Amino acid sequence: MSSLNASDIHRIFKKLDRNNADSVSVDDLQLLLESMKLCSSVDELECFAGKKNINFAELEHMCNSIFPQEAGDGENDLLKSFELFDNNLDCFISCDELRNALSVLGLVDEHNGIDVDKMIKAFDVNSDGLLDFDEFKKMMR
Ligand SMILES: [Ca+2]
Ligand SMILES: [Ca+2]
Repeated sequence: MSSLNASDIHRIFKKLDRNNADSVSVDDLQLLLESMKLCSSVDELECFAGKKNINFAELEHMCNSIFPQEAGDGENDLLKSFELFDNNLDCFISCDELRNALSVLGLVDEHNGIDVDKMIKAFDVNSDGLLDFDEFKKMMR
């Protein structure tokens, strides 16, 4: 789960492509990235994508540049993911933050029944109901 694979990206693409046009608009993408605190302006994205709408292959390419796949400094990558999940920057991930991050990625919704509370409990070593970075690392492994 520490990096996105093609099927994750495909799920994200489908989620963004609400009218099944096989392309997503830069505006939609911007909303997604903004909710993940990744990329800011539509202009910036448009510049990056080179146009208003992008197709799946282009999204995949973008995701791969946003979420680098190369191995190496795994700890650093994990820390970046941790910061994405940790919305209020208190260095802990709460149930709500985890649920929010997973649903932004299209990995969880009301239907597929991933129990975020259970997920947290499974890795919450000190039972404070929150995941700190060490606990988060265990979850991502
Ligand atoms: Ca937090
Ligand atoms: Ca904890």
